[in-house]
Amino acid sequence: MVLFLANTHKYHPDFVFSMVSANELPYAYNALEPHIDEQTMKLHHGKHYAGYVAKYNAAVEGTAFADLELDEVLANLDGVPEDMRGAVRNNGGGASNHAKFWEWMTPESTSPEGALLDAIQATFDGFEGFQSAFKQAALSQFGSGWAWLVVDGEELRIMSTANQDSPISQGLTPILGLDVWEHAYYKHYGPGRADYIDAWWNVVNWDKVAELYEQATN
Ligand code: MN3
Repeated sequence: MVLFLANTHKYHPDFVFSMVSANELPYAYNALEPHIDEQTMKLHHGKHYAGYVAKYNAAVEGTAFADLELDEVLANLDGVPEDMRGAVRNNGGGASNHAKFWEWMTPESTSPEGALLDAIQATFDGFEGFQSAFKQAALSQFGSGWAWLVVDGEELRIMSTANQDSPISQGLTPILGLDVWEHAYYKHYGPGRADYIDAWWNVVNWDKVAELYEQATN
């Protein structure tokens, strides 16, 4: 159930039970330095991500979609009326992708282990082969988009998407994703997307990736 303040018709967090809310960053804005700088994280989380969440909520406000889980809506984009599908795809995708992205990073030092590491090594010519293929996907995504490690059936696969498109809309389960929009790196790295990708490996939360891999394959 979704309620709005009667007269202003403005979204009020206290009255919202099932619309998307912006997840708090699970660490401080400066926690990923020097790899991801504080200023970038503040703008990325506080402005860009908050914007996707607010615009998604505005798009589904007053419709049955407001009562559904965001990822459930993204998995069935064809079921969204055409006049709101673009807004749902872009802003819902942005809300979902970023909520996951914050959790795919950590200031803690983690590394891939166990079944996840075995699968990565078997699928991609070793862990270095995986990193190289993932970087290539991130570099070759023209313009704004994301690079992904997804579970497709039982298999691991690397892919990229444009804009805020989610692999969930293609029936795939993202277990790791890298935002390659310029807003994610330009302030610190300028046009050097490759340097950003190389630095990002230092903050990947492999424990989270392993958890998602296990969920997706069990
Ligand atoms: Mn972003």
